[in-house]
Amino acid sequence: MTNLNGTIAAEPEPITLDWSRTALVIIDMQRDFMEPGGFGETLGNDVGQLVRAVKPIATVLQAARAVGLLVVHTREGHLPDLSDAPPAKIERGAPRLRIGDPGPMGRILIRGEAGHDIIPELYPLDSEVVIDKPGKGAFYATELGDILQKYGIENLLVCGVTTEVCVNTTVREANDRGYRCVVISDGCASYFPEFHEMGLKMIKAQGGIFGWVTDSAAVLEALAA
Ligand code: C5J
Repeated sequence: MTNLNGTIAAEPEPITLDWSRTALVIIDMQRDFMEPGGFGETLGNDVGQLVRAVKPIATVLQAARAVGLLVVHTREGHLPDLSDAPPAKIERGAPRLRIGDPGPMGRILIRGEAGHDIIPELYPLDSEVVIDKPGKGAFYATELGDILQKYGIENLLVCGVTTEVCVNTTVREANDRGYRCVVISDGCASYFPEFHEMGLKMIKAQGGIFGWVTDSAAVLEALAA
């Protein structure tokens, strides 16, 4: 990386980042959320709503790899014996299949099963960080904080699914830990388009109470500069 700083057009205002202290964090782009027969669909959701985020993430991922940003992928899921899955999470609602039940892509939301894996279009390189998380936030009960500290990361470019659940929870956790979070709007999606819109508004309101919101084109432009 030659030019270490880049300014991204964002709301509520542009933000200048030191790329050497910036990581791209891609939240839960797993088959369990993105494909029919996975966790998301068993909850009654239309997984087709999430497809729109794939291409913008892929373009940012390619650019981030080209300039050498730290790339972090997260996966929500549980150990096969469910010891890290609270009964309050497993028993909730009336899904068609519950966490741990056998489904068409293996046991629902269980580590190591096909459904738990990241979709092929965004598959991590061996050199990239993959964080397995039992919760919605990527910091809770994971090594993410230690890894970011080890790499000297201060800024997070955040995208993934779903906007109002795991993306928002992670951004809130990160904000409280002092990270500048820049959320890539078209690189996020929700089963509920209105929650996506409000989820982004909640981040950038009040002078950016949780962070900044940009889009993939603005990130590409800043990285290219
Ligand atoms: C959900 C997530 N929606 N990755 N998880 O349960 O947002």
